[in-house]
Amino acid sequence: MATGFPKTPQFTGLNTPVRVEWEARDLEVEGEIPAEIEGAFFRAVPDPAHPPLFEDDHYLSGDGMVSRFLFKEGRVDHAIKYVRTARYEAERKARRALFGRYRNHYTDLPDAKGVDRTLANTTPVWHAGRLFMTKEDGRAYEVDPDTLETIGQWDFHGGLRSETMTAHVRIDPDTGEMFFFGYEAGGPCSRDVAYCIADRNGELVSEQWFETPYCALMHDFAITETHAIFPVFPTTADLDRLKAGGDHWMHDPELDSWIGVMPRYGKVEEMRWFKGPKGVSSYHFMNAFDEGSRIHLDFGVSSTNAFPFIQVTSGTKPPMHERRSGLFRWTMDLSRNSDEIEQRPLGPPGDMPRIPDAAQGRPYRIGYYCSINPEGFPLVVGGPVEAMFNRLFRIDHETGNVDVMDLPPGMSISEPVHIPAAREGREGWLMMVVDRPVGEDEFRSEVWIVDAGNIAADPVAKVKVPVQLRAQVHGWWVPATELEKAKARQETAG
Ligand code: V55
Ligand code: FE
Repeated sequence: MATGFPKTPQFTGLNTPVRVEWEARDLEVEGEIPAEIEGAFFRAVPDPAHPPLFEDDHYLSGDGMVSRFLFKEGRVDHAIKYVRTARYEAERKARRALFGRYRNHYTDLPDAKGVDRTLANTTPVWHAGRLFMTKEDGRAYEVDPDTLETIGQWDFHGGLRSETMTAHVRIDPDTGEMFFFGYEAGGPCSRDVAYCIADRNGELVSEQWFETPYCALMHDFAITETHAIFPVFPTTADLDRLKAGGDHWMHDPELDSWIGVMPRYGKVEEMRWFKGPKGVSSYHFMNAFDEGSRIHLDFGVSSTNAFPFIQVTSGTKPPMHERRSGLFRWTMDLSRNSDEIEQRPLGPPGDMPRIPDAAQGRPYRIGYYCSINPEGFPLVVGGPVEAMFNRLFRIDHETGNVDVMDLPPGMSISEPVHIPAAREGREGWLMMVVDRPVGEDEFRSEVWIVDAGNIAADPVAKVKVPVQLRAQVHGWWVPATELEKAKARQETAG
């Protein structure tokens, strides 16, 4: 048994386990927080409570922590707490890791048997006045947005059949419906995908299952005003490999990629599969929208899976000069009797795309995403890729113009959230955690607030965080009005 955390990039740098639940009020602020910024910046942070059973374990297996920066009347409070998943509780009781490799229950210790394995570590999702901590290998956990205490695992009042739920839901800004899916819905390595809709009150109103061409890592999906879009890239799972104690994922450069498109209120039998290039990979979609019979899907495409541990297992770590990536627009034309996808480049490579919530599934002009400035080396070690972003882009699809925010060398950024402006015609704000190394595996963190329309300018405010934070995955902004509504409803109910 390992006696400590591995000294690998998955557990050092900004991936150094922190494991501390804490709270501090009235954090120090440099600059001025815009008065309209009132609400909560929730973040999901994987942070292993115990040293892993396997030396080659990685970031995606960290126990989920929910982190909240609460902005009220110019004051900022922070708190971070473990999500009390069944797995966290079982290991806490045992005072050691009981669960084995990432998404391989065959490698668990006997005491883990029958205990739900999911970690609630990927995205905090706010819908219908509830906060959920999600991870794609299981069901979400509901967390109290006020106390950050775990309420329990969420199955839509017993309605959800899928064993899993994505960490990347899509909420329609007009109808308030939450569109989501779960892959491996029928169990590990199954080709079953559940496509679901929850109405604006959070009630599950639709769940339909379909099969993908092969079992793929489906991290994200997209909606337009009329369609739902399901990407299948060839990072695949195999039950025999799991049984042999192997890794859940391998990337297969020889397999085709597929994009499934169906009417978003239609039947899964109406799905049309469009064929993409072999071997490509992507994690996140910036946006999708309709133009007549054409469906546009904007996202960062890369020539192989970006995660080093998947590259190593697959033996597909390509030489630097063969790697190809960038922001692309893929277009599927439903009026044509062809499975071809038209591809055109939009912008430089990057990931963690964000758009204003109001633009979800609509024709849109502005997107933001993180990237790497080669002049900012050495990169901070952190996240699943073992390299943190150090640059932010703002792309204007109308002009093709790309604005850049570069961080001083050695510093890194995590994915921002977008906060709409109170005044019409303004682009709003971006809020993100920025880290600066101050020693070996030691960091100082700040929360930066940046004018979304002018990202090259200095941040309008920097909030100083008095302790070290582990690298986050995704975040979610919840306006104060939403938090208050949810609290009032909770008080009436309780
Ligand atoms: C991702 C993150 C995960 C996961 C699978 O960022 C994919 C992509 C934090 O957990 O389990
Ligand atoms: Fe993600």
